[in-house]
Amino acid sequence: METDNGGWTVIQRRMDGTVNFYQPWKHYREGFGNKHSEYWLGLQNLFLLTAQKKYELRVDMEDFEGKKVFAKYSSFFVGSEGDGYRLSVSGFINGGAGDSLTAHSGQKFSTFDKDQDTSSSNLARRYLSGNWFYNDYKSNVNAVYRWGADSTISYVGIDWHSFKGYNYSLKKLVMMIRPVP
Ligand SMILES: [Ca+2]
Repeated sequence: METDNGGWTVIQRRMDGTVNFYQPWKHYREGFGNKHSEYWLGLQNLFLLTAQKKYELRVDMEDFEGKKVFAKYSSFFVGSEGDGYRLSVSGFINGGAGDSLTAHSGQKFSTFDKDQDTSSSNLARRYLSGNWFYNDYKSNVNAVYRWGADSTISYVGIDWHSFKGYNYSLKKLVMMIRPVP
């Protein structure tokens, strides 16, 4: 079945924990994983794609109880490496997930070996991911995969705060983009 009339390019996918997403800058820049399973397209590719056309973004997610929701954004682009692969996202449309990404708009991307967040500490290292951190996060889509929903663990795992809070790591999360006509 096609999502939302199709035409989407998957740029990130979490589904079973087979790929370690705690990766250095070079890997986040170039991409890693397997296009058909867990996957990160790469920041340079995101920059090149979104510099050519206007894109929208859709984030699909699923919890361990089988509930499926999404968040959609009518505008999404990523800046150049010289600008730290800065995120620009706007035009939130609610598919039940709530908005946990607009807060990250305007931020540079950070990895444990390239701290570009606005916190005095290194949030990619603290939260074990790569992300467009500010001095905090609302979503941490590239965090450690946890097989199951253990509500006693906070700030560790694939979080989308407006859907499940900071104590719940999602079962599945997919980010995809599509050119806007
Ligand atoms: Ca910092």
